[in-house]
Amino acid sequence: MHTVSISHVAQHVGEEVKIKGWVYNKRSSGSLFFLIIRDGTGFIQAIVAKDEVSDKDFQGCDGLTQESSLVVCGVIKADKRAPGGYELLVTRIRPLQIAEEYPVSLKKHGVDFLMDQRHLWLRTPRQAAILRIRHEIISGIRDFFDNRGFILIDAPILTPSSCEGTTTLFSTDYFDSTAYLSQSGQLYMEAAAMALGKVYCFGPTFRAEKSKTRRHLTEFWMVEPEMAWVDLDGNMELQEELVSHTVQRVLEERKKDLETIQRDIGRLKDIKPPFPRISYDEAVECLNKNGVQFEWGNDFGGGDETVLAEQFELPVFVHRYPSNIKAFYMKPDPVRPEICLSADLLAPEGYGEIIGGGQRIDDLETIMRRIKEHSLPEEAYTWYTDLRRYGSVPHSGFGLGIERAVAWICGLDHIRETIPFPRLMNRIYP
Ligand code: NSS
Repeated sequence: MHTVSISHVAQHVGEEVKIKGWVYNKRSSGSLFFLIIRDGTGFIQAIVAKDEVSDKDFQGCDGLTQESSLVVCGVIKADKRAPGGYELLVTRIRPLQIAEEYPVSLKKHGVDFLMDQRHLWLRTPRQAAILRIRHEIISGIRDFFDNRGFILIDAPILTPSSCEGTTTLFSTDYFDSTAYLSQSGQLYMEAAAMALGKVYCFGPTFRAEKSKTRRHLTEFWMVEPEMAWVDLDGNMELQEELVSHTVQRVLEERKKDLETIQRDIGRLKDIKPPFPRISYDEAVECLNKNGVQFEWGNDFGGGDETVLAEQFELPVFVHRYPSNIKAFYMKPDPVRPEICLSADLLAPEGYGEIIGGGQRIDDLETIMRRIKEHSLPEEAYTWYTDLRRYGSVPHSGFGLGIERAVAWICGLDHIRETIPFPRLMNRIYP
């Protein structure tokens, strides 16, 4: 007898098959047991009728608890009234392990409790659907770059220097010296872009964020393309194509999961290039026009980003920020050096910044000056400044935060549900 996954039962109507899974829910009425079984790919109702199975099998159903593991054999029947459209008429049932009383019962629980039970919480339909969508987002992003000739380059995790400011560095002993967990693979991608043209890294990044917000993790995943011979405009073009491609891919491939989490997909359907672009100057003006007192030179907070994004249906680029509030490597605007050729992409619906990027400084003198101004240790950056000594070219890149993208595409209130095992300022368990 074939073992089939629940997601494939439609192809086996009328056949006797085997399903290996867990009990999600159970009810009984006299001579019948109704089991909702899940196997990771979906849910199906299994009907155990007293007359159709052995006495031992029927009695065994009495002891089945939530999340008990089992193997069931039965005939697949199409039934429009059944959740999912199919049922299993059970012929044999073999419990593997009777689960202890399950902490994550089907009633509502508080979020702290669920976070402590994250290893079990993952089994619920909503969390499993989010993880499948996360998978689709990641595979969509990788296909996007692979199909455009980008080479995947893995950046190191243990690094001698900072990329995004020294205040959020995690440090660790490295034999007789100190190493930092990578905040971004960017600096290494710049080296790789000079070797291979168009490259990207995709990996975990770490920031000791001391703020408890719904947008910040201390460990998050980032995809970071870097391109030689590309300027700020070319960089933004690639971003709008990437984001549109990824959203459309999820809408095509994960309709059912989006339904499970009750995502209103109305606005996602329209995510197509080109995206609006406004300068930082225009953004400041826009905030002040909308009743937010905002001074030129400050960085936007979450609330400011929401107000800006609300003015548009699509994600919006904010470009040319003041150099002072951006990282040391941002290329100054040749016409107005107090601003730089950076661009952030703000997602709609209050999700804030999902991408940060820009054109990089490509001349030796400027990069040396910026390293000094930021009080960074010059020795640790010798290799990086070498890139401006040997055949420097204009180049650009960006970083897309995977969890921010998942939060937006899934419409989640908090970033903690976007990653299997979130790491937050006050949480490193489980
Ligand atoms: O700091 S960024 O804006 N930019 C960089 O790290 C560049 N070095 C990327 C590059 O050009 N290669 O972070 C990029 C994105 C940001 O837009 C968020 O989507 C995400 O990374 N991000 C985070 N996600 C979750 N939690 C935290 N703490 C976080 N910080 C940034």
